[in-house]
Amino acid sequence: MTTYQPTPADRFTFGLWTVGNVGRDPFGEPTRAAMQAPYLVQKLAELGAYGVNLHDNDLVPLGASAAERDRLVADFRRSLSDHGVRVPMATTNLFGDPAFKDGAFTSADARVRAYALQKTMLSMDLGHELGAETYVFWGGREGSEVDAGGKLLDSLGWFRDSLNYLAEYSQSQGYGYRFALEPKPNEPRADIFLPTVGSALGFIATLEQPELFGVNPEFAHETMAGLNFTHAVAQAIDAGKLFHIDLNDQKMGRFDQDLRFGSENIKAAFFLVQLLESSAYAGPKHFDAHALRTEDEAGVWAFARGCMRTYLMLRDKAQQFAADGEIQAALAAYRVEDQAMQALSTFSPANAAALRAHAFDRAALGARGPGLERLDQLTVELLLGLR
Ligand code: GCO
Ligand code: MN
Ligand code: MN
Repeated sequence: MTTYQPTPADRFTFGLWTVGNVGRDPFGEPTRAAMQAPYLVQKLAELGAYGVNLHDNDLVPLGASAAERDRLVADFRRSLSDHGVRVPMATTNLFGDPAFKDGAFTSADARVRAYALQKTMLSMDLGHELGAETYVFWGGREGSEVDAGGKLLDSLGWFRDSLNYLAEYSQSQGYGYRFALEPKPNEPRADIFLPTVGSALGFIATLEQPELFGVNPEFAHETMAGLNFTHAVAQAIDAGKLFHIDLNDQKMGRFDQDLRFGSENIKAAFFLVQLLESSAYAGPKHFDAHALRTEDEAGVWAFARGCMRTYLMLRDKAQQFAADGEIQAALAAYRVEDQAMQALSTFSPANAAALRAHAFDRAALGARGPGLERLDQLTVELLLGLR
């Protein structure tokens, strides 16, 4: 009987800002007391997590003195080593400071763009000191409410220049970071630049060193845009660009909810886990979500445990799916192999001529029922524990 108890080998991670979320929202004050970073590390280790990720200011507040920074970093590092917790990913807070209210790398103010570069370099130094190998760029303020400023093409150029610069900085320092762009359609801006996984993939191809850049897709972000997250992840995997992943849940078409993984769209979460587990993705599975604002500290740990436990249960279900004879037979029947047609589908002038001349039985092609209703019902029954 499996216990669904996570271990570090499962590579589950949380952000300091996720389990550390105090329940503030645009309409209300915090509902929970802040917890210190070393304590969060200890609790995550107890729950079986592999690592913790952070923004610079999750650990070192804006404006901290050098001595204060060193003390906070030393305390955090001691807790990481005491509890065997890794920091696989680091990122920069380029959204909280009012200086970034109209963008960081895409601000129309050259001074703000330079400040964003400086802040990111210092944050990359911190991430490297903590052992991070992946550096995430979430452009929360890179966007607009109104387009009267006329900076759309310039913004893309400024964004590109900044990413090129920071990739060179990483190399000149010997940090060896891999960079992951995290797309989001809106919130906090009305429209965020590079709103989807597809947009980010297209933009990466225009960078000076595209091989250093991939994506950090988030379940909630594609879902907010009404898109299918699993399809987006498949495209990232296909492009060799899945560098990191943010798991959570979200009701479609609503404000950014950051719900516990698998709590809302359980079937979509199943297909996602199935895809990840069958792919070569071996990076961290990061939960970028937080406990409901209603919760106290016990609720925070119930939330964190629940994210990991649901992932493990769905992984188990994916294994059952692969071992279920009836499901596998239905899957095999779904695909039609035809060697003659396959051969003609390899281009040569002769094959093209033969394929042009071939007479297809269109009525038969259109008449075939592929069995997807039955297959999907079998999946639902498996998920509900009836198989
Ligand atoms: C959000 C984003 C952020 C980023 C984080 C790391 O919707 O607020 O998902 O949580 O993931 O800033 O880059
Ligand atoms: Mn998010
Ligand atoms: Mn995220």
